Amino acid sequence: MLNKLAASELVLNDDGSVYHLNLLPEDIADKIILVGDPDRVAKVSQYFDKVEIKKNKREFYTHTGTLRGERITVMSTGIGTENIDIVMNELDALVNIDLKNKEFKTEHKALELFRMGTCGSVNPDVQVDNMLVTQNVVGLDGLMHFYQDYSFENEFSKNFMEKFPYAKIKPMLYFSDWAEEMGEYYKDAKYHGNTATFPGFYAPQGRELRLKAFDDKFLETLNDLGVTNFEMETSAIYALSKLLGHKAITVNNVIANRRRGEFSADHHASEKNLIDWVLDRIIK
Ligand code: R1P
Ligand code: URA
Repeated sequence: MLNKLAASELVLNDDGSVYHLNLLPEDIADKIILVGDPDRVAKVSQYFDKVEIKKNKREFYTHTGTLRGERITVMSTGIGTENIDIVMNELDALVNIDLKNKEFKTEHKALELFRMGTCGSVNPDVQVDNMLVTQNVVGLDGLMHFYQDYSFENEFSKNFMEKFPYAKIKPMLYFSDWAEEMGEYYKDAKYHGNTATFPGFYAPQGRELRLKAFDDKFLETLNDLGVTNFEMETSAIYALSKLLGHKAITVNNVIANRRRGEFSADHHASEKNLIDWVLDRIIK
């Protein structure tokens, strides 16, 4: 790769901000909360002492300010790993590429990324309205196949790979537990588990409205393979963080227990609880 990036590779807006996130390097803190839902951004930043920056483009809303004196950013990613591809690469560009000269910086900066999301559980004993920290993640989306050096293995991933019975679900990738250091923030979470990230909410997560999913034993099989919960972003956040040298941790509020057919009785209260819980732990 050339050291100087072409205009077509690192695309910038007229004001020099990165193309999709619409942000300049000074617009973000080193600690960044990533949420899926754009409406969740203001629900988080309302607790900041002060919000200095509010910017948005498409589904990417960003608020940066201070909380208990520390600078912090909250940003929405929208849904899915294809959005995470954009978020991770553009966040990394903001800190590790000189946007004016379009050259890589010689000193690397590591961001701390905290996904604060919602998920469904496939383990019948995992109760709704509780926090679940992702220890390992398996990606059943296709994103990381397009990157070199994407493969990280550990015991969980090897076991999953060996025993996963669905040859027709390709591509599928597995990532090791990267979350050890960042897990320190969330030691007292009710659950620590293995998350599966899917490229859809309905059949990919075994849901059937008018269309049938490919296997009605899918949830049981995932549980037997050691998967605790699923959602739609964490595989890409963990994998791209690892490749780009950032630190990431996901905590999801369990809003659905799929094996028991239960959904949170008040997911708004549950979301507020999630926000309080995370902010208390990541900024002391
Ligand atoms: C699906 O409803 C969305 O909710 C979950 C999934 O990962 C997906 O993005 O996370 P968020 O609540 O963070 O959006
Ligand atoms: N988010 C998901 O992706 N799945 C669920 O079941 C709940 C939240």
